[in-house]
Amino acid sequence: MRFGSRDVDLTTPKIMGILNVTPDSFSDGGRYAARDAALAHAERMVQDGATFIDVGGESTRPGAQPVTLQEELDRVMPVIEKLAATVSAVISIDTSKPQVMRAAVAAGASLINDVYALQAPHALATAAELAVPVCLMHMRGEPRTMQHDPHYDDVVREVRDFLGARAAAAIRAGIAPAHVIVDPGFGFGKTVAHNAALLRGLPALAELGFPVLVGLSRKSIIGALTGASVQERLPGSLALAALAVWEGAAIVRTHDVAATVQAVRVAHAMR
Ligand code: 9MG
Repeated sequence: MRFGSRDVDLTTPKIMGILNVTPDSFSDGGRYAARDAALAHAERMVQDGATFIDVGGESTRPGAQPVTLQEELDRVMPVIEKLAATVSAVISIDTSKPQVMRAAVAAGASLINDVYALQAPHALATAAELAVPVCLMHMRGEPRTMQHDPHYDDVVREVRDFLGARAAAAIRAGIAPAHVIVDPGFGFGKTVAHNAALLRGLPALAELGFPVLVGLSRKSIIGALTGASVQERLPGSLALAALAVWEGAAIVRTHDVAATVQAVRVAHAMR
């Protein structure tokens, strides 16, 4: 798949490093220190083997509150501008706001990662006009409430139908089929059983004909199964990354790049 001037071969799984630019991420020394810490972290993730750096200024954790457009731009833009000049990785913008998509792509981002699958007003048309690849993710509800007793009759079929419908809407809006990536949205309005069914169901999602991205790193499914705190979830994250690659995931989104590169490489080779 082509991301700006870079061709990425998604027939072998690739790693997306997470760069959250939210106040709780790099906040101890003020805005400039936070930006420098974020940039140093991104450079480290690229050295460790990340093909993508996913920059996000609005938390999507369960219970998270939305941020204003200006606050999101103030958080992500200085980082994207600097990253575009310094790192070789593909810069991804994690946003659902068309204005942020536009500013980020103008500054050098070449992937839009939207957990709302381009459902915000004008998001489809903006992404089509920007002509970069998009990742369309499934979420039931919204971050503030999504873990309040989610229910599905058949989670794999419902997520596959949603992603198929959003991909079709994207293509109708003018996004190239070769620019579509889909993501089941692990943890976004799903119980442990739903997440497990989706992990086993990744081959059914891949049948849509688009590369599948997964984000399982440090998610609450690991805490629910093991009691591990967020900081203790690397082993569980690696197990899930390996299983996802075994089931056909093309891109793995992670906080822990070096360890995930190794787990994914081994899982892919064994597969
Ligand atoms: C922003 N974000 C948080 N979790 C995510 C996931 O699982 N997938 C994608 N595409 N984005 C995510």
